[in-house]
Amino acid sequence: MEFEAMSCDELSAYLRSVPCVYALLNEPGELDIAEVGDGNLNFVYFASNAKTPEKSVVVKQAPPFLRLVGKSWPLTRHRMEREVAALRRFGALCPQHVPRVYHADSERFLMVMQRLSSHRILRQGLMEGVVYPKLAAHLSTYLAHTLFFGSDLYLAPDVKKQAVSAAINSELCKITEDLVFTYPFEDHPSNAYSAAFPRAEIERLWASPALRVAVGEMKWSFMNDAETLLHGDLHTGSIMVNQDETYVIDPEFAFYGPMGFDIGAVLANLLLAYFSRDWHDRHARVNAKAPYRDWLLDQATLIWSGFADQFVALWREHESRRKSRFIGDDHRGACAEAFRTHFMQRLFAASLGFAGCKMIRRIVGMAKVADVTSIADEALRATVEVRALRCAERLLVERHAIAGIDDVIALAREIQATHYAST
Ligand code: SR1
Ligand code: MG
Repeated sequence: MEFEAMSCDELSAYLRSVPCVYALLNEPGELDIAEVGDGNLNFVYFASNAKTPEKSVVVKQAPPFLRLVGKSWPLTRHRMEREVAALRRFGALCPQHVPRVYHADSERFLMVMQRLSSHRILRQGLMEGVVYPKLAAHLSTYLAHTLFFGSDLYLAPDVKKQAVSAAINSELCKITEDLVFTYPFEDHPSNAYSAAFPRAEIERLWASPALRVAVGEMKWSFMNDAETLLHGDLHTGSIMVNQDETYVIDPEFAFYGPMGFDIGAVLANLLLAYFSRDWHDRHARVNAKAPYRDWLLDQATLIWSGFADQFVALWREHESRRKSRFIGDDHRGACAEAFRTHFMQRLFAASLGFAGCKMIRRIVGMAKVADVTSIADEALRATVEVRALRCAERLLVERHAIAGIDDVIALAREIQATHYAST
């Protein structure tokens, strides 16, 4: 049967028929329903009690196609089950940073969840130049806890393997394999270029064996390294913030993959925000005290270092409680510490490689980011895009040689200060 989105009346009647939702909404006589989704995949509604509008929930429903494209791109509706399971798992690990799921319906492929009415999408706040003082602490905590507790560093091996199999999300992973790791690196019809974008810049990347090999390695890792339960799409549009709180939403791409993929997504989006400042600084509503671009780079530093410190602390604490080491006991623990150091260096390099892929896909591929697309000055937008591509290329190709996050920041500043002849 052809899919029809629920009408407001149908949704209203449905929500009133679910006892826990009916109670949460203060036993509404009438509900105000508004479709508010601007994401690429699903329909999203706000449903509020018409008499007490502060009693409100979010309803998210998966249509049997990709919303961005329409019925010509069919998708299984079971993706909603992956998202619900991931929200529940991440919510158990980090309740302060994950919206609550109140109700999930596996026949209608919808869920009812916490409405974050005093929060906004981080990408919008960053474009306006808003400082979020707790953002880095919150995101580093979220990353450390979700990535550590989903991994073999914490879970028993049999539990982990069961979890990997239960979270297989092949259809959405295929979107990432194509749109992040494949199409931007070939002359694919789904790629889209801005008006003044110098095509030679992308042709240069396509012709670079070092870049192509690096991207191949990242794609291989994405497809094979089932390290932990990932969010899978952790860009700044998947984060909601206010001055006090940070929530991570929309884990429909969740699966067991390489840890660096989530970390890289955050770093990539901060770098895209950074390179876009030449435009947004002119239009920002907020007057930041220090240049806002410095604050953005500080967030990258604080998120990586805060994540690394907490992740290693969780690992050590778990080992000392369990009295067992991942690599076997050497009595003094020196080998365990050496392994940890090696592990974190490898994770850092992987995060940079994934960040590079994610920056390139947003410039070259079909799904772009508003930080860049909202730049109305075509020449300036092209300059921003070239800088982002140059930075991404260096992150990918030099990822094993970049010693630490300070070097990433220095690289971003160097590229921002460079005039590229082709633009
Ligand atoms: C075709 S879906 C495009 C993108 O939207 C999601 O947010 C993911 O990033 C996906 O790659
Ligand atoms: Mg999303």
